[in-house]
Amino acid sequence: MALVNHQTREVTFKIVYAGTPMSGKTTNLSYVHARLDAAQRGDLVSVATASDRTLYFDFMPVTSSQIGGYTTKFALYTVPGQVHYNATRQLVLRGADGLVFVADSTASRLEENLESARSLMRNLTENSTSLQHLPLVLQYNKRDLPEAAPRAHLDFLLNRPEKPFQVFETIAERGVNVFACLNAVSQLVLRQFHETLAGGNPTSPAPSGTTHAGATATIA
Ligand SMILES: Nc1nc2c(ncn2[C@@H]2O[C@H](COP(=O)(O)OP(=O)(O)O)[C@@H](O)[C@H]2O)c(=O)[nH]1
Ligand SMILES: [Mg+2]
Repeated sequence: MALVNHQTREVTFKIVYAGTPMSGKTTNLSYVHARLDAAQRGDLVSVATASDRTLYFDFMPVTSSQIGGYTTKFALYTVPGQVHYNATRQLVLRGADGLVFVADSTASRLEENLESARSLMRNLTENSTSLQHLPLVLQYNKRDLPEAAPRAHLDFLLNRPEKPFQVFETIAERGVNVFACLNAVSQLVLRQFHETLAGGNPTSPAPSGTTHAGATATIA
């Protein structure tokens, strides 16, 4: 649920990166953090174990454009993939305005991606959220690996709804398509917000699109 603060004239949207453990969720946020200048983003707060696996979640605020006199902010989160942190996962997912599902392209991990996608659906259902109203983009990460499964194979497993999701083939470690993916989900989130507002409150901002500076690809 977008947070609109009329006092500070800010709108904050929550974008959650989900997906199987070690698929590259934290790497996405680290790259965005490294590429944006400090004025545009807050600290990347990671609660991780010594072995560098996200225990609870990562969080980073990103300030985007001014739209209709309002500052648009995106709070980026990752959820822990490990099964035993399901309660945390559900909590982080609550109130999400948009999702990025990060799949690991490694051929031997396809079943794990599928299980993670199923678990995401269960969590959304338990949160009384449906993907019909929640923008989602798919990210096929680690495309650099020689053992990466063909895109068609990943599509077959993960992208067969009536209206397929937008897909980004990424190499998060090198930042390839990381911003393109973030921009796409941000745009979907803004469009959804705009549609919800349509005919509504005239004092609320009317977003038309956004870009994140430092992007390798931007949306007009
Ligand atoms: N080869 C390759 N490795 C990646 C890529 N993105 C992330 N990784 C590696 O995958 C591992 C897990 O990444 P991490 O972001 O911690 O995964 P998370 O558990 O989903 O947050 C790390 O060793 C990353 O360096 C990529 O595009 N290609
Ligand atoms: Mg992580």
